[in-house]
Order: sequence, then structure tokens, then C-alpha cells
Amino acid sequence: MFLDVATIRVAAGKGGNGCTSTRREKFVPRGGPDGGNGGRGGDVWLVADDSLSTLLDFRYRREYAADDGKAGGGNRRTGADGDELVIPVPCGTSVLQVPEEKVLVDLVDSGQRFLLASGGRGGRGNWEFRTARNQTPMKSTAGKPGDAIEIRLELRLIADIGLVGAPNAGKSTLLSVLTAARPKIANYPFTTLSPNLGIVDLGEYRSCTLADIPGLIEGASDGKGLGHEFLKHIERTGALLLLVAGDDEEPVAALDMLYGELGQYGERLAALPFAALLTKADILDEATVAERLAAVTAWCEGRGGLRTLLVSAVRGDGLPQVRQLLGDLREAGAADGQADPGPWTPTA
Ligand SMILES: Nc1nc2c(ncn2[C@@H]2O[C@H](COP(=O)(O)OP(=O)(O)OP(=O)(O)O)[C@@H](O)[C@H]2O)c(=O)[nH]1
Ligand SMILES: [Mg+2]
Repeated sequence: MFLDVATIRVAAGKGGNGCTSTRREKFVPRGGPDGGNGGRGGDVWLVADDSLSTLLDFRYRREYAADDGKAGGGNRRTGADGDELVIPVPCGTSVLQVPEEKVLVDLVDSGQRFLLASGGRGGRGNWEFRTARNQTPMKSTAGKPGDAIEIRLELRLIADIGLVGAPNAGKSTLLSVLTAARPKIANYPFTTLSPNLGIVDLGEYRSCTLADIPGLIEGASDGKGLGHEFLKHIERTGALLLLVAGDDEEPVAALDMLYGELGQYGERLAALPFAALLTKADILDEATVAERLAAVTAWCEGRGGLRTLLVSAVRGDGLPQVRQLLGDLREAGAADGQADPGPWTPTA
């Protein structure tokens, strides 16, 4: 499934024309040819930029062109080359040629560049055409057009669903009981330092990908704890599952913190479909479970969450229901994803 698709047209710059000119100078009779060459047209590059996370900008602007080369001049002056155009795209963008759908490149690492369209060569000035026989050629050539290409950009989801919670909420444990992934699990905050991915079997040949990320603390969106680094990893999930530890005495405050951090990081995260889990049910007495579950449920409903479940990864309580929930979340996330706007059509 795709999160984002955009079709754009790019054109490299045309080469500048060569110049036809003859020297005119006092005391220089029969000045020879001195028309210079045209400059090269600018190239168009794509570059992966980790400060971007969507292809949204390409919905507003669909045509891109680099500068043309300048024409050559008299006195053998070569025209200036056209400036290149560098178009930043989010890391993880696949570039496909239209209409063949051939993948030209996957721009994965920040800073990775790809030459999409080469600028046209500049034309030759008449100075270049002089020969022994024709010492004053009046011929010069026009600059060559630059490459023009229509491409489709696709940004894939990293995972269908992201697990979000305070440190120690039990995210990695949940991933380990639902998938074949074996993340590090320990009873101290920030056990997980980089995201873990797993595939959950949803039955009936369906599956979903789950991303476990490091714990969030208040101020994470400003860089506290492990900061931004990992929020980036759930930026491209279709839905979120918020986890609150059963032994957290203030589950609502924990949820407010999580939601607040997500919202401060970016609108998209807080707008994703989500659901909530109260974890570690096994370590609580019944009265406490009931009370905290009611609080989390009310919070979740109040913000349009899908539903709230009680789980114990250790005892296996609620896991079938979690799978069901993941299936529903995945669908909600897919429905929420931006639809393919279709191929580019020229505007008159
Ligand atoms: N009793 C009980 N303990 C659990 C359960 N789930 C997780 N734990 C324990 O809680 C601690 C933290 O679990 P993790 O899965 O590492 O938590 P995390 O949310 O990934 O933590 P960070 O990676 O630090 O953000 C570990 O000691 C787990 O064994 C559960 O269902 N019941
Ligand atoms: Mg973890």
C-alpha cells in the first residue's frame, strides 16, 4: 500500500544558441569569426532529504524546469551554463518513469542524488566552424533541448501500524508476542533505541506490519529522551496503537502526554486513526484494572479512537482481540491514506 503518490514533469534546460559574429575592430581589416558557443542547459536532480516526510508539495506544483543555457556572444564569449535544479524528496521515495512504470531509482539515504534530466548541449558559435578553406563561416548551431521526463514518485509506508507509548509500556514485549521479531525487552526505560519491525499474521492470508519504536516522554517532540529521531519512524505509518502500562498510576496523564507529543511533532501523527491498549493486566487487581480501563476507554472514545483493549502479553490475555484490532486499524489507516491522484494531465 502507498501512503503517497505524485506525478510530476521535469525539463532540463535547453542549451544556449551558438553565436554568429565577426570581429569588428579598428585597424583590424577582415576580422575573422568570433561567435562563441552557447552554455549548457541546467540539469535536474532529485535528492533525498530527511527533513521531508510526504509528497504533499508535489500536489501543488507539478512542473519543474531547470534554467536554459545562455547564448554565446561575440568575441568568442561562451554563454553561461543554466543553473541546475535540485528537487528534494523524502527519504524512501521510489522514482518511476511514466508511463512504463519502470523504477528509475529508490532514493533511500539522506543526501542521495539522482540525475533525472540532463541539460541540452550549447550550440556552437561560428568561431568553431572556421577551417582552412572557409575562414569566415557564418554558420552557428542552436542549443540542444534538455531531457524532459514525466515521473511518478511513490512513498511507501514504513509500517501499517506504529506502537506508541511511554518507556516500559510494553511495546517491544507486545511486538515479540505478536510477531516473529525478537526485540530487546527489559525493565528499564529506553530499552529500545531504534525501531523494530514485525509482521503480524491476521489470519485468512492477511497480515500487517507493526513498528515498535523507543518510548516517548514529555518533551520528546523538542528532542528530550531520544527525541525526534524516532518519531520520524512512525511518521509514515497508517495508524497508531497507544500503549499505557497497567502499573502507570495516571493512565490519562500518560495518554495526554503521548498525544500532546505526537501533535507537537506534526499534525499528521495526531490525525492518524488510533486505538489504545492497557498493558500488563496480570500485575493488577481487578478493581484497579476496572478503574484504569474505564479511564483509558473514556479518553480514547473522547478523541475518536477505534477502541480500547486490556492485554497481558505475559499471560496472553486479549491477544486475539489485539489481532482483530490491528486488522481494523490497518484498514482505517489504508482508507485514510491519500488516494492516487492519477496521471498528470496538462493544464491549458
Ligand atoms: N507483568 C508483565 N510485564 C510485562 C508485560 N509486558 C511487558 N512487561 C515488562 O515490562 C518491561 C518493559 O517492557 P518492554 O516491552 O521492554 O517495554 P517498551 O515499551 O518496549 O520499553 P522501551 O523500549 O524502553 O520504550 C519488561 O520488563 C517486560 O517484561 C506484561 O504483559 N506483563
Ligand atoms: Mg522497547
